[in-house]
Amino acid sequence: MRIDALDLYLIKMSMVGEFVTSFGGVQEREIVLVRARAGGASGWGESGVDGVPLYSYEDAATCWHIIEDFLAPAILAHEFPSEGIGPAMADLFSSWRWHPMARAAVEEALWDLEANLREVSVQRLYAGDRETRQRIPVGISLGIQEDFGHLAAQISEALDQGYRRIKLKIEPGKDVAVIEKVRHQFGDIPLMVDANCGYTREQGPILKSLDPFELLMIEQPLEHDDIPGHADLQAELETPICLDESIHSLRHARLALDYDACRLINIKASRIGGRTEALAVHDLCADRGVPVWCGGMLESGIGRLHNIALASLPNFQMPGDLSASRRYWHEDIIEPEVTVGPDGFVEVPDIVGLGHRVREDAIQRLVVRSTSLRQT
Ligand code: OSB
Ligand code: MG
Repeated sequence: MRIDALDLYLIKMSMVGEFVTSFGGVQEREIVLVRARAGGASGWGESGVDGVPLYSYEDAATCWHIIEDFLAPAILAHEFPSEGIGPAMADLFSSWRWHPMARAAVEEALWDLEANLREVSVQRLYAGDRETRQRIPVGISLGIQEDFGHLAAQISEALDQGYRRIKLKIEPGKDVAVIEKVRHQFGDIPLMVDANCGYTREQGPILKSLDPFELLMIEQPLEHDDIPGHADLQAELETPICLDESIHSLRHARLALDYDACRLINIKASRIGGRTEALAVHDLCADRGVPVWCGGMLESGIGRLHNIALASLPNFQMPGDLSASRRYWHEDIIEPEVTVGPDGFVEVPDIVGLGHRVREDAIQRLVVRSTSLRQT
């Protein structure tokens, strides 16, 4: 079967509040969306890119370019099987290098398209014959704050809202003293930190001094390309290291586990180049007894729903960064919005496709650039 069209949209969404990490602050996101159309049905995907290459080398412009000039023409020329369209796309580009977020956006759209064509849920397609959960525990990720009072207020609010794990962004100078105060004020809450590559190997002793606070994990303390450095650090720390920015492929995951560079992996399909590769990382970690959890990229509802479907797989054993739409957006582009129940769980839609309506009216209001690539 042929894909009739791939529609690209660049939208700008302003966030409820600024989100600050060790690599800077974000107040407005540039989001690339893809809609795939075939056989009278359509499917939506979102790339994790932003306007600036901070977390990743990709940005909205490179994502657009890679999709428009390379992925889309090859996809439109390809004869796809009627089942397994997403994995077939991953095969089609297996010899092309990187640009995981561009690939992931298109791949998501194709999985959702197939779910709609076959009238099954995206969750069912992702899971294949694996078991799934219908409810997923959710954690919240809180940005770096200048003022401890503001941070404490955000933690209290998140706990009141039911979030089942608190992740705090840290950077050198905003770490040990902050965690000490949080433990003092909030006691034994499920707590972890994310350094977003903010530390050098020489700063290992700072991270070592977090051990007594019994954090669930330290996410990505060192540079993205320093797997051996993480192995050295993990040997010194009691606290488990979780890798995020270092893992872009099944091979990276295998390398990190072989080196004992981490005890956990944060899976973001956008960073790993799509669901096919993300599922391979999930299965590898399951085989090795290493738990994974689902990370986020401040997605709109479209990416969020894809993440929720993926996070329902069995080795996603810890709360994911899958917070409610309203945590980041005044108004989301899906209906209904994603909500987190008072017990801190999100329900996985078990109806056709993504299970929520995509609000094209809202997309039209937010769009700054669009194009439609079609069969010629
Ligand atoms: O490192 O996990 C990260 C947001 C943007 C870029 C990187 C990260 C994050 C988050 C928030 O921590 C995740 C989310 O709630 O979407
Ligand atoms: Mg992270």
